Amino acid sequence: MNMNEEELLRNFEEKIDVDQKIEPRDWMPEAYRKHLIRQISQHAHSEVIGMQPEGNWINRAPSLRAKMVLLAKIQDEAGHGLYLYSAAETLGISREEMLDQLHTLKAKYSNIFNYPTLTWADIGAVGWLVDGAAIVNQVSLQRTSYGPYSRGMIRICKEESFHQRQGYEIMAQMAQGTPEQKEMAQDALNRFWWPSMMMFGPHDSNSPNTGNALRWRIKRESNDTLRQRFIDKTVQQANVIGLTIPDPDLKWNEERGHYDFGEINWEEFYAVINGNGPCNKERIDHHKKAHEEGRWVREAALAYAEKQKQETLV
Ligand code: BYC
Repeated sequence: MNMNEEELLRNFEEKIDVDQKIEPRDWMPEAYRKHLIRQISQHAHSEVIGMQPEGNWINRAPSLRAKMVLLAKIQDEAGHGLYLYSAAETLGISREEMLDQLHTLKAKYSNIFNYPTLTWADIGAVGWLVDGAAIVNQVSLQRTSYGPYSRGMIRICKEESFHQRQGYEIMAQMAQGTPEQKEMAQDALNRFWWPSMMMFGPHDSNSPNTGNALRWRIKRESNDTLRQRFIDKTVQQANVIGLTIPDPDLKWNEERGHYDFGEINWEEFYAVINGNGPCNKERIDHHKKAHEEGRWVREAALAYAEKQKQETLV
């Protein structure tokens, strides 16, 4: 490292230490840039792949209102994906490269979207638990050190609260409905609880990326801290609507001021994030097919933009 680079690095670290945002044209260490590209692109893929389990229920929503709300939510998720892809592009990677990494399984996306949505209650569970977990994580990321990511998170969090509410409303209604409806809500909670806990990633002691992420203030809090916050919030919400969290070890710990909870099945987590979950293949195949079928739209949009450019030059 020459003198100049040492100075640049010092300058970068000073900015991080005083919580000044790093912007696309600022100097940054290569490892910081790569770390951000990995995290932001995986976050974007999660938003877009996350549209699939919900899309499965648009045609079967139980009322016109439910259908409109679900459509709006899924549309928001496409928008979140776009903000995040744009934020990653400011770091010098193209959209094509990111999609190629997704299609060749080099890039991950959230474990949670590799589970099927079998009943309407699952749409409730996704909104309540999955968006609930996402909010806890994303509120923290609003203070991330990279400017475009932080600003994207602020916009996304505003919409995410509505998503969580729509899911909780479905669960509350079903929990107060017929015994069959209540059973369906409980079954959805049983199946989505543990995968939602896994969304926060491995334990801190087993999380290779956390060290740099916290040092560079990309992540502001650790995986375990955020998971605990989510559990403490969600247990109370389950109590209010009369559903039971499927964890026999769940217990309020007066001394810690938090809930104690059972061990997560990490074998299942690693199988799912490494491509062997119940729906991994289906999700990627569907994305590839949609991407291929949309090729003509991208080409037409580019041709039109090119034509507009030529016309303004004349
Ligand atoms: N799923 O060192 P670690 C949404 C990977 S979507 C899959 O702790 P890190 C929504 C991790 O990538 C919201 N993989 O990593 C959309 C790493 O592998 P690589 C999604 C996971 O990055 C539609 C390895 O395990 N939110 O709200 O420090 C409908 C070791 O982990 C997972 C985000 O993406 C996982 N759950 O921490 C409804 C938030 N966990 O990359 C809702 C942004 C870990 O080295 N991301 N891995 O090959 C983050 O905050 C962090 O990346 C994580 C993981 C907390 C997820």
